[in-house]
Amino acid sequence: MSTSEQKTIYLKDYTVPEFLISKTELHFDLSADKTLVNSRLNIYRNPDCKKTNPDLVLMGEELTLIDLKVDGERLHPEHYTLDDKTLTIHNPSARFVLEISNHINPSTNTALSGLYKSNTMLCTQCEAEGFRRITWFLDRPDVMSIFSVTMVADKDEYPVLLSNGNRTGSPNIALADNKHAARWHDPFPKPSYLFALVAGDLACLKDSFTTCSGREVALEVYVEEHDLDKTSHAMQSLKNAMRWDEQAFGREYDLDIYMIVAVSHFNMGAMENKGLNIFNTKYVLASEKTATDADFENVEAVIGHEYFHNWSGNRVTCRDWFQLSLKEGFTVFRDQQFTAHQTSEAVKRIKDVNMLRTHQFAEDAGPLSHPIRPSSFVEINNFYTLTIYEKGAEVVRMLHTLLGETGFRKGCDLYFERYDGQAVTTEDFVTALEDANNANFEQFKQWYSQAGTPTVTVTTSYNQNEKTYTVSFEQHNNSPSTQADKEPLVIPIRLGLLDDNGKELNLHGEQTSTVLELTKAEQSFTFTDINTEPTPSILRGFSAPIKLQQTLSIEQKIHLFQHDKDAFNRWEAGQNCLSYFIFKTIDAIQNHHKVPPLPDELVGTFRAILQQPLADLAYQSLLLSLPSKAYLAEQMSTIDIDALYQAHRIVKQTLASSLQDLWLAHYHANHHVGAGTDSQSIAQRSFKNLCLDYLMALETDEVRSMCIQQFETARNMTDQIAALAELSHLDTSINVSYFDAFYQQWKNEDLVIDKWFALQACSETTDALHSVKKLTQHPDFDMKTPNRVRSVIGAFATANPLHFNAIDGSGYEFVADNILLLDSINPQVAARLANSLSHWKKFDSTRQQLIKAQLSRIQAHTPLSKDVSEIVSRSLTA
Ligand code: B3K
Ligand code: ZN
Repeated sequence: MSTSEQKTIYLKDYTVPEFLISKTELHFDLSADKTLVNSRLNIYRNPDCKKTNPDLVLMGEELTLIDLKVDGERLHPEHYTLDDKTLTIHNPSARFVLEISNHINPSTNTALSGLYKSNTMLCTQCEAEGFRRITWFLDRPDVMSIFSVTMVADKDEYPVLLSNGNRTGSPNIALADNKHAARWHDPFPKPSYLFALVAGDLACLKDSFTTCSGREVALEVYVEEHDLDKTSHAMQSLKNAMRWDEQAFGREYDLDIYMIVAVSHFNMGAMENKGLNIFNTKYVLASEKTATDADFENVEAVIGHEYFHNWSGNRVTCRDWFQLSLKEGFTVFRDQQFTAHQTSEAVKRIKDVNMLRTHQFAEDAGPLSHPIRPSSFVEINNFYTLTIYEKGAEVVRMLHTLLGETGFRKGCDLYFERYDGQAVTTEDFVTALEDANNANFEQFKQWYSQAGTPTVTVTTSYNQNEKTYTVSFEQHNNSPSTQADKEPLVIPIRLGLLDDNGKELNLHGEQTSTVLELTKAEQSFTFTDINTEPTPSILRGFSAPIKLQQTLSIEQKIHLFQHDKDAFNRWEAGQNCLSYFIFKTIDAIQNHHKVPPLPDELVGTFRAILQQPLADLAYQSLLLSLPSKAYLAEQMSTIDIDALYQAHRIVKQTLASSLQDLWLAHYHANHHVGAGTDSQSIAQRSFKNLCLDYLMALETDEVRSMCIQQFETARNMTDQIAALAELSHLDTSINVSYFDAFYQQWKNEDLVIDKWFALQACSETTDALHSVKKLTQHPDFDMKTPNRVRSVIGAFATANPLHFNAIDGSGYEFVADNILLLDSINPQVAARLANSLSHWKKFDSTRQQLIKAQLSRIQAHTPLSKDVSEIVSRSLTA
């Protein structure tokens, strides 16, 4: 399809559905090549709809129609029209029963949307518009229906038959031809995107949970038999999430059973289908041997996220897909709070902000920028973005900051109570928070419609005579060209002031931290009784998703790095110091000047932090980490990738050599081969592996041997992979034997082999692209498995900027070739990959031309999915 044929959908065109479906009865006769779907829908005209279109238009794709009946009578062909996207029933009555029979083919469904085959099981993915690939339906989130499902399948091939809700009737009824049947009923009305079914030969871990009101809920985690030993962490995570949501948000689970199924073929992380979550194996399976500490944390976070959707998404859902951030932003905020509670608040906040600023800020500064409530789209699957999720969560966080914990909770309670069972808008969410608190968020709502990352410039002045200290702000919205007339936003700025000894000043009474509410383009705040000029600590906890510009001296930054009581800002001050010197080094490299030395005071602060281990060792590791190259790149107007790598390395080597003895001592003190999965062991591992990373920058034989020894003796994946990651950048002739050994050890564990592929795809060695091309020919590489595609091509395009941006254009060409190959298999994953070519404006003109040439080549290709077509054309036109 060419760009001109793309149909754009606009928020402003939203109208309520003309028909509604009160009851949906589905009958599946399942088989991998030919599944028969019979649906019986109770349909009626929506009394709230003013439109007078006499026809009912149902959505359906890739379906083979067998039979169609209205109120029990077969429909004659002149009473309906069928095309490749719709089934139109002409002039039906105001209330009727529609029966549809159709066939689908799960095994040819490589798009992994609708009903598809993953290894030997059958499963579904319906969000956003996959249900229409199962049968014809009003496949839009504001049509909510009560679903009953009957599944019939071969007993041996598919002994486990699951769908949403509670089981009804006797479990798996035996039928003729070695078949059996299962029935499910979901009492909660839901949109079709939350429908799910799974059929397969699966092993199950069972447990139960008693809710706060004393109801017993069966918990079941389904996996392929050989993975059963990796499910206990997922189960524990689910129980933690259920308890936390009761305590933090007063949300109790509602069905008798909660199921999670892990599948190997999945387009994203997981899916919150009512009562039957379907997960990418990556976010369920975890054992110490095969999963890193980060994997363990991610499993808990994603299990929490999908569980929290039961209220923020399922009980209260979205009116239309423009409201996606209503459920996603809010649920990400909820999962962030959960992880902070389970782990370390400071560490969680730093990791989230790091991700937001590195990747979401980049998205918001490029051609794919959009507000958290977009006003138009071509393919909704392209809008499951960092902006909708992560910036969406930041917007909810600001509301939380402005209302405080109690006010926010009151607002959420009202939201859930008022809209339970409904499909609503982001506006409704904000209104509930306003009504519960007597607040006015009229101006705040701009955050939902404005794209771009605002910049806030700060200046300060101290009046010695008056003993006053004034902090002045100016906000600018750097949003993309399409949106003129920017109004000032409401920006909560958390602030504290430090005296010369690093002590916090009292600002209002006993408070040492305060939230200033910026509402104007320019605004000043004056503090009184300030006896000496303080050092300001601004935007504590990263209280708003903005770029802060302030001119602190290096001494002030170091002062904050040493003393700030706000854990986020203390870390931020250190990062600012380091970024400042890395940028100075880049400048020196570009202008062939002498590289500036790191000031003794900064090295001294590092030394002091290293000498005094903090209680939170995981936080300490972050304090001592360098800003990532990707984060630094986001801040450069034109990315000079080679200078960036060089400068980063120089600063790392300086810190490594100046503090060599300490890194080494801490490495040994914290390296315990047999350590467990308790939080202290996890923190020690992150600290120890940071030490190893600095030490490896010294490029000595001793350190290399130490790293090899860690690799060879590791008894957990965190240590093994950390060592292999270090070795991956050494010459291929050196590292090949370690990669071979790793492969032999783990060749039967798909998720570990994904790591093996990804590390090679991210290697800095000169022949990296050649190796990556070879990896795509490896017998274990498979274009139909998204995890594999992401671990090779995705990792190369997003995490190997050095080789992806090679000046001969070979990296871009390789990725474009694979986008085209993948497009005919799985458009959603192909479109994700195409995002990597959208940042061309950040590069020099040679690279700009090279990237644009690849984008144009993709755009000109026929056929091309609307998924990829939309990304490529938006990238080129901006
Ligand atoms: N809601 C799903 C994402 C669906 C993506 C569809 N392309 C997972 C989540 O955010 O919880
Ligand atoms: Zn979600």
